[in-house]
Amino acid sequence: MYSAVRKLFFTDCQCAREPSKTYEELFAKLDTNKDGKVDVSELRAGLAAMGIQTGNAAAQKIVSSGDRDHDDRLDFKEFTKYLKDHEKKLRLTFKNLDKNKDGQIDYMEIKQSFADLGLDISKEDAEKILQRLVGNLGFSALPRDTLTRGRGGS
Ligand SMILES: [Ca+2]
Ligand SMILES: [Ca+2]
Repeated sequence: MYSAVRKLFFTDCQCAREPSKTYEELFAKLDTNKDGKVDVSELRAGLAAMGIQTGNAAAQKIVSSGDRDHDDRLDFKEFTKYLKDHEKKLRLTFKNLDKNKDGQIDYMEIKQSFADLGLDISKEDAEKILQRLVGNLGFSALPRDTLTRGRGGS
């Protein structure tokens, strides 16, 4: 469940897996009627299954922003392109997550980052995602200097 969220939002080269493989798996998961396209309702259902509740408008926004040929669905190419663009934005978001630079990132900041993307996740989901991030210091989106700031001093 959360590994799926992590794959979706935190795909990172630390897992030596090919990103396109991850995208393929995700796409296959989302495309429940196997027509080779992900529509708004499939996207909503898929995200809900990962613990991320999206409103219709938010899901529509995601589809629309990735949709190139205007059939109101994402084919694999569009989906991949969207995720790639998306990831870049998310990395930036997480780099800037520690807004008050106190060396800590709390779940509210995680929640807010998802909210900025139109995705409403629960406090519990945000905490679990946070635990995963914090539990993995090698995660490149989490700058080490930010993490250790305030601890090394003296
Ligand atoms: Ca479909
Ligand atoms: Ca399309």
